[in-house]
Amino acid sequence: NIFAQQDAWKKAAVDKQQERLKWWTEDRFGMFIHWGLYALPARHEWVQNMESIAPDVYEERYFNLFNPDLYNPQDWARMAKNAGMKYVVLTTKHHEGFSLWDTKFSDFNAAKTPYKKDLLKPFVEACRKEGLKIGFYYSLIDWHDKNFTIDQVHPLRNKPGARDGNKDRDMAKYRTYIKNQVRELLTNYGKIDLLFWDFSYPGKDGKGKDDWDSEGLAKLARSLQPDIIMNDRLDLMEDKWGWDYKTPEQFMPNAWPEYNGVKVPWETCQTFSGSWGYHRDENTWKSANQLIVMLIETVSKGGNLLLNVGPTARGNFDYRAIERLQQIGDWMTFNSRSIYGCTAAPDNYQAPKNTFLTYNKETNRLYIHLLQYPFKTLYLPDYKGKVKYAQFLHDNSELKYRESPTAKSSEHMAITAGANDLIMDLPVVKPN
Ligand code: FUL
Repeated sequence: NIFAQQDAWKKAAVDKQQERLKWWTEDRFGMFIHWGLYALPARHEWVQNMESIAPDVYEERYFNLFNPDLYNPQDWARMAKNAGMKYVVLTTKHHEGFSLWDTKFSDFNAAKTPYKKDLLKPFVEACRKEGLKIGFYYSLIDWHDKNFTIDQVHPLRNKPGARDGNKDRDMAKYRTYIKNQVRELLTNYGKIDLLFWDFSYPGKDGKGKDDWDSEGLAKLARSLQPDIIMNDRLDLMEDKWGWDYKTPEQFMPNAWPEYNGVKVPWETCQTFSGSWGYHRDENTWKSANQLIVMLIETVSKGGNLLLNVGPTARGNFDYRAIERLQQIGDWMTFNSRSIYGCTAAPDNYQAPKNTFLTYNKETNRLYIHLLQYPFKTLYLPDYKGKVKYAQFLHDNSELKYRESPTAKSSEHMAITAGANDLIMDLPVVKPN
């Protein structure tokens, strides 16, 4: 019957999705890179919008000066790898409309700047060399393209830009243009593992077609790269070529996010400071320790962390990012076992105060991340009789434990259902 058939299709789609997502769910940790002309003003990637800079002024000031003489994507790939990241997602084109590659469909691209070269090919090659998976970020918004709707909703909301009210704009042409670009990106650079769309909204062109033809874009991407993983920012429903994962931005969900009552794959994208693009004078940088705890907390809730670097206009990483990446890498050297292949602990495992739990289903190991150390005694409620062995993670040294004679029956120094080993880590950065 037709319902059974539909269920079977749905199940097949979910299985396929899980298969697609396998590497991503295991890897857990990736690098986001926001790079574009906005690195020159160095005060946020939305600078053009925030300061209402007309596209021609923007072009004259920044496009004509773009020349990243220190660009060496091998350094980028190496730094990502050393930090323990397994995939990298680069902004091939952000909202400003500047393409990092030598696109045939717009002259507003890197090869036409004083730098004169395509930036994407060497990036892709460098990532492959380091064994990193490759993700492309692609903006559905393009402030430079004259056909793009600068309407009341987005993106120059309440701030008329030079092209606001442009009578000649033609969204059909715009849709063709972005499809052409996406086709280039997914044809000319070999296997691309992930596509980060950014971002749709329920805008209509008056003829019932959404501004970007999200469905058409998703179909195109899947036809060119059948295994590609895509985020949720096309705003498509699951059954319309849908999305593979949710993207909470700059915040940590309280618990594993759900959709229709089912836990869904998710990734939080986060910045070191308050900006995605390089921001010289921004001073709210998170410490390495905070970032490590963020990574742990993410995995403890079943998610991925995509941590962003905004390279400078010369093409190098900011020293503040380099420092933090190194420190995260130091931590990962000793503790990555509690991140890769891990997820939230089963519901009947309780996290003691000041700890996060991560869990590896395959090895049946529970990791207790201690946010506070040292302590005299760690009480693990309801863990009675369930621990086979306990050790610290950073040096494999044995941890002695015992059932507390004074504790109530629910308080014991032991571990929960079926976990063979209790492994603890110290989320402290190596002392200087
Ligand atoms: C947002 C964008 O508007 C930001 O500039 C940034 O790229 C972030 C990841 O997504 O929607």
